[in-house]
Amino acid sequence: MTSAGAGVRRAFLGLGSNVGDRQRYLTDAVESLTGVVAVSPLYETDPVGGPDQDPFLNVVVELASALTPRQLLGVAHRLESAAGRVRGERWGPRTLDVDVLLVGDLVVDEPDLVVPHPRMWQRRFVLAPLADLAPELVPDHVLATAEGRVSVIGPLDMPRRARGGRA
Ligand code: GSY
Repeated sequence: MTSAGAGVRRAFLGLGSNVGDRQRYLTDAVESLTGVVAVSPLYETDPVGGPDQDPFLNVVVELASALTPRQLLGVAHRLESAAGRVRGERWGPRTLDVDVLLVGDLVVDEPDLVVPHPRMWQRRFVLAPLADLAPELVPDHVLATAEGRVSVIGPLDMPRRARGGRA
């Protein structure tokens, strides 16, 4: 696939984990994605919302994708299932969370899917890695006023396949 293909959009997914081998869950998920253009640095982040819980690791992934937002939501759910995620308490601890953040300039407002992601502009764990990949999408003042502490760990380790991935 090339990013110039018909119907191909610039899409961004946010991935987070705060249970078990957090980095492995993120790495496996990114490796199984199609059309990866770039992966942000890995961040360790304070939990935002929900109960008292352990810190998260977060990344944002940029895709060149012809999938619709709903198809990307299906991909997100499949990745979460593959990580053995059990849907428990809302905003509680999870092996893997995959959010559809942006899909080109498409806007979706349905009961189970809102794109752009409705809470992304308040969350530093989303905005900091998104700004690493696409600074033009994240105004400085929005990043500065977002919630939650984040710190960069370094690159996400992806030993089995070169970053950039298959299309
Ligand atoms: O919406 C993603 C799951 N999530 C996270 C997360 O990924 N990172 C941090 N730092 N806090 C979070 N709260 C929720 S819910």
